Amino acid sequence: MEAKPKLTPERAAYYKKIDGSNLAPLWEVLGGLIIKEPRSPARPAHWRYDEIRPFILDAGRLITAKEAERRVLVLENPGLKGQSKITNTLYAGLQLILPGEVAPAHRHSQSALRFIVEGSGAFTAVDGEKTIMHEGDFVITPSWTWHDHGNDSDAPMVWMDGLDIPIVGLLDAQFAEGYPDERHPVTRPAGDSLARYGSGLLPVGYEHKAPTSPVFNYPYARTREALETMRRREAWDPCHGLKMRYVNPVDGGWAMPTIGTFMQMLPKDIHTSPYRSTDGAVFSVVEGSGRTVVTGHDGAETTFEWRKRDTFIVPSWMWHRHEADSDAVLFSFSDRPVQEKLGLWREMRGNREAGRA
Ligand code: 1HN
Repeated sequence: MEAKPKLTPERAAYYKKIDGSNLAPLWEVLGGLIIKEPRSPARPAHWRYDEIRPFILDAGRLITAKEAERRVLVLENPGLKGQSKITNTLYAGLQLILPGEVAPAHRHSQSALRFIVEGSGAFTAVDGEKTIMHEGDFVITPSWTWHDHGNDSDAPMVWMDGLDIPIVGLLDAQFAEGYPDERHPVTRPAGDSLARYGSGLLPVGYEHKAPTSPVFNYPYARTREALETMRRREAWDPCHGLKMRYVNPVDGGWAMPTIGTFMQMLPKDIHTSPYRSTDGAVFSVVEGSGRTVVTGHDGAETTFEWRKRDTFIVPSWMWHRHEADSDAVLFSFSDRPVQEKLGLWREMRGNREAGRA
């Protein structure tokens, strides 16, 4: 876009005059509105779990899950402080639930995912079905479904929440309500959805109208086994290692309409090729250790030395590459389904110079 036009006294007076009629000159702002390529205000960021775990447990002494409604530390992107955003389009936080606690039932238009970071045995109940959660499980709370969480185990549980709050907010399309009781009644046996829809079978005549997968817990045990079996062919993608996306078994589409979710394996000693895409991604380290090098829009490189349970983010359109010191497994999520539906999603592979040519 061209440089901004000169501000003459005559123009300034004119801008002032039309401002009274709620009008503004496009030519003064066009260069900032239509830019050549994405320049996300989000910054690369890394949360080391061993550093923040004590803060999460502190919260457990300060406030109950019931009083907080959801006892969560928001993962705030340092470029988007105070906005409850981890990327420009997504929210993420780490939620703590202690033994014996209940996070009361409510529902909202925003879709949520849980990715279990530490502990096993707490449950989430979604529209009358309970699922016990284990480390590495990916659990969905679809838009407008009643959900409550509880911990009947004897250890604290921490999971990452990912929600499409900024997307729904942008559209001014949000509703929320509390359930009159602490817990929504359980009406279906545990494991029913996974058996019914997630076993490579579907009930005959089943018609699924909701935009979210009817499977709401994708257990890590199954995901891990799939990755372990596939890796034997050693068909690694140069940019991603072995990267799979979670699907809705009804139509093969994304598991959630607004958030794309992925699990990838990086074999020991891999150095991936640089990659960038228009969907900024949130990563949670499930296994292993390594590093991710992110190149900012200003050309500055940031290196994240990550290990199990860490969270880090790579903003939209920033080149990045991964290295693994041991076999590593990374969960990630982004707004890719939204971008794909709108025809906006783009990616670039290869080296930085070639990418720029
Ligand atoms: C929510 O409903 C949960 O249900 C967690 O666990 C985090 C952040 C903002 C709005 C709703 C939950 C949330 C949330």
